[in-house]
Amino acid sequence: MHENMFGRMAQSIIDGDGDQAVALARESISAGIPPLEAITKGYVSGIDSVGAAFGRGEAFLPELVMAGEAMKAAVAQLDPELKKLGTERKMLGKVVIATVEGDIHEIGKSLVATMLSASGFDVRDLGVDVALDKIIGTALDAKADVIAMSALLTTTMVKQREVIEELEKEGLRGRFKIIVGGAPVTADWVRTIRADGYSEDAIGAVNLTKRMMGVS
Ligand code: B1M
Repeated sequence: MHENMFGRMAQSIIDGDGDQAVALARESISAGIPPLEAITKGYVSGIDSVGAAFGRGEAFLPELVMAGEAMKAAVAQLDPELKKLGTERKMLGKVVIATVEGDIHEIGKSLVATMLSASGFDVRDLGVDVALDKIIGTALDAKADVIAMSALLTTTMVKQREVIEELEKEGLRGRFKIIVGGAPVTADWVRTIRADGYSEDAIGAVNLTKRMMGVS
């Protein structure tokens, strides 16, 4: 139904045109398009296409950066709309979320954080490139129920394992449920590092976290 709009959204990211991406986000809000649909069917197809071209050596870092910036700007416009989706006002649990050390990919992590928060979780978002000590220290201080770690690089996903190993070493593993995510994360990886679960997208992360807290 909104295919034309989704196509233009994707193209704005491919073009690295932040102004156009933001204008389309505003247009989609006025048109009543659900914000998560705009992100997943529109902008994400654009960023995936730039990412694939980069992987094939047909696009270069400046294009990746511009696409990332345009995507961030569009998601920032839609963020307040995503937050309005929250119907459950009861606090379902505390989540500390971060992109792991060495990794500065923030868009997917922030989307997961927004959706968790909109669904009734108390979310402490530590940002990107976050060291193990900070993740564990914050989770302990905040008496978090869940530690959520994002990693987009095959070279940084090992940091998810290091956090879990450190918790095990300190006898703290039982205090937290641990969920992981990001493009390279698989069910096998979750088993290998003894995390409690993973999800491929933001809605899946919300459902998983709810199940872990026994609220769904
Ligand atoms: Co980067 N990058 N990047 N990049 N980048 C990838 C990840 C890559 C696959 C591109 C490619 O080669 N095809 C590749 C990784 C290869 C690999 O490791 N196998 C790559 C590379 C190589 C790099 C650099 C090394 C490039 C360089 O410098 N030579 C560099 C690394 C920098 C660093 O982190 N140290 C780099 C840099 C960047 C930018 C800064 C330019 C930019 C990020 C901008 C920003 O975030 N502010 C960027 C971008 C934009 C991408 C791609 C194109 C898109 C990522 C994205 O935002 N997707 C990406 C290729 C791709 O994924 N198509 C790529 C949209 C977002 C909504 O999806 O993040 O997957 P995603 O999140 C999803 C799910 O994964 C899941 O839910 C989210 C919502 O649905 N999810 C979770 C994510 N976290 C979760 C946590 C959970 C649960 C679910 O629970 C805790």
